[in-house]
Amino acid sequence: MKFNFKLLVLASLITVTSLSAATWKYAMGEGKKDPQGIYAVAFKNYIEKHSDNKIEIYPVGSLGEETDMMEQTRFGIIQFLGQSTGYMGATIPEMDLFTLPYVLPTDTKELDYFFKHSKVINKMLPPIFNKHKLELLSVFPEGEMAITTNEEFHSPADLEGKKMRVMPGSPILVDTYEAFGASPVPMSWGDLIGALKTNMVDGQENPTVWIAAYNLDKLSKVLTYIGHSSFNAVAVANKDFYDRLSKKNKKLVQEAAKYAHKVILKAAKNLDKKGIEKIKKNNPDYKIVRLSEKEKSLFKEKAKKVQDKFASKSVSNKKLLNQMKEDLHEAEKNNSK
Ligand code: 6CS
Repeated sequence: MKFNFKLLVLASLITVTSLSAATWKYAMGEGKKDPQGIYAVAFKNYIEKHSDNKIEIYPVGSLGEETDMMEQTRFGIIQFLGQSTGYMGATIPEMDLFTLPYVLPTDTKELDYFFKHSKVINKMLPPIFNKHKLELLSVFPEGEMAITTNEEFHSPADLEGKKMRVMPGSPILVDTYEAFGASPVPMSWGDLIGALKTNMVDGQENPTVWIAAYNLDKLSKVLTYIGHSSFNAVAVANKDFYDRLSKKNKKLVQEAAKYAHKVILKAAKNLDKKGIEKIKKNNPDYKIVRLSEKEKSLFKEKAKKVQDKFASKSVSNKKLLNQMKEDLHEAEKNNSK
C-alpha cells in the first residue's frame, strides 16, 4: 500500500484539533435576552469565533437556582457562571460591597467609568475570588434598583412592617431593609412571583429591565426610585479549570471576557431607559415615584449604620469599602470633565 503522507498529516491535524477543542458549560441566573445573557452570548460568540472550542449556555432555572449553580461552578461541574452579586454575600462576604445602600452611584456614566477602572474590581477582588476556587472575569451593572410595592411610600416609617423580598445571599440586604423599617424576606427568584401573587411579600426590588421582562409591575401598584443602589452581576470561571487551560486558551478566555464586558457596559447605559419605557407602554396607569432629595435623606441616614456594619465585619471589608469610595470619587471627577 502506497504510504499516503498527506492523509497521515491531515488525520494528525484533525486529532490534535479535536483534542485541543473543548465544550465548556456557561450557566447564569438570567435568560439569554437579559443583561447576564447579553454578556454570556457575547462571550460565547467571541470564544467560538476565535477557536474551535464551544460554549453551552444554561439560562436561569436550567441547572437549579443561582446558589446551586455557584456550588456547581466552585466544584468544576460548570466552567463559567454569571451570578447576581445579591446571591454571593453568603459565599464571599466581601461581595456584599455591591449591595450596600447609597454607596454606588445611579449615574450610568459614573458607573461605566467605575466598572472599567475600579481598583477594587481589577486588583483587590481577584485574589479573594481565588480563595473561593473562582477566577473573576467581570463585574457589571444591570441598572438602578427600583422598588415595587402595593402602597406608595415616602419614608422608612411608611415601610414599617412591610414584608420586602430581598435576594437570598446577602446579609447586607437584610440589614438594609431592616434599617429602612421593613421586614426583609430573603427569597430566591424562583419563589418571588408566587409570593407576590399570594401577598406572602408586600414588595421587592429589581432593575426596571428585569421588572419589565418578568411583568413584576403587573404584580404591584407603584414603582419607587429611592436612589439607593444598582443591581450588579459577575462573570466567573472555576479556578482549577482556568489554571489548567493552555496559555493560548487562558488568553482567549481573558479576551472574550474583555469583549463581553465592553458589550454589556455599552448596553447597560440604556437598560434603565428601555425598562421604564416598556413598563410605561405595557402598563400606562402604573404609578412611578422618584423620592425627593429630602425624602431620600431619611433613607440615607438609616443606610449609614449598614455601611458601618459591613466595614466592621473584617479588615478586608473595610479596605474594600475605602478603596471603592476612592474609585467612585475618581469616576465622579472623570464625569465632571
Ligand atoms: O431578583 C432576582 O433574584 C433576579 N434579578 C435579576 C435582575 N437577575 C437575576 C436574579 O435572580
